[in-house]
Amino acid sequence: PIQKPIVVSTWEHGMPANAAAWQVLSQGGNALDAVEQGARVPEADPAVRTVGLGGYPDASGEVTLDACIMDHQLNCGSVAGLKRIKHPISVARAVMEKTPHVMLVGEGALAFAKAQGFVEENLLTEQSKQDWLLWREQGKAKSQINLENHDTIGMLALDSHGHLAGACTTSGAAYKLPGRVGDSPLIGAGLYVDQDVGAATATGLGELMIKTVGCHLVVELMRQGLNPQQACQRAVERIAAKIPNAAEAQVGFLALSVNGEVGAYCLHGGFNYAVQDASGATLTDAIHLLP
Ligand code: SD4
Repeated sequence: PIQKPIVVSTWEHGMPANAAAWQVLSQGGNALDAVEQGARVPEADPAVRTVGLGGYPDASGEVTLDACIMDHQLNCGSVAGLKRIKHPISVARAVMEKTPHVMLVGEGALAFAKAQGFVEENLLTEQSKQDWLLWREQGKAKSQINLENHDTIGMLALDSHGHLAGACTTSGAAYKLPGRVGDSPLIGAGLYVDQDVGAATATGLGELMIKTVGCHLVVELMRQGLNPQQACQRAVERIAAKIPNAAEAQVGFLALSVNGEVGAYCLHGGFNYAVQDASGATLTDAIHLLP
């Protein structure tokens, strides 16, 4: 039996995001609207330090956002290095629906967003600014992602019509080099949706997902017959086996099959994911390869 509708998201802040998506799904709405509405919740929440408003800035103190969205027909839209716009997921959707392109970056993405009526605002909260100043004073201790600052939201939904969609949105790795783009806005790396099979999204050190085209890999493994959890596990194992020093980072995958089956797997303990369906809302710790 197909479990639908259903929505799944990475991390605890996936719980309120799923609740917003569920408003759409439970009324027969479509998966694409659901994941956009869901992703907007942490984007607007200054307490979520890794997405949208209040996100960690880059090394120069500028908040730059990455996001993408994808539907059941391989339509997709993406923005990277977007400044001063609180809802990059909605800009990504506008790229998908209103341009012949998939991806806009930096100044071009901002100009497009403004032309579409998105309003520029400061995204660097006082808290993020203070933390950034401290990081600068302390000699730029760690510009690499660590286990505390990798809370991208990736969302996958299956609606009552049986259609899949996904969204992913982030401020990226804290204190990244200006111009750095992670996996989250890259179709195939941070998100992939194929209506024949299922969908996957990722969280963690984006460079590792880019090197393995991680979410596309998860979907292709499901196509070969693995269930979502097995597919996520195989992708994590691939990363651990092939990338030197991968164990110093965290990566996690979350997948949803076209039948509504959910699976997740991560490299180190600590990654959890939120699931919402007609039976309620849950938060689950993902199984991990290493301690
Ligand atoms: C990135 N994957 O930019 C993102 C970081 C993150 O949960 O927060 N992932 O590499």
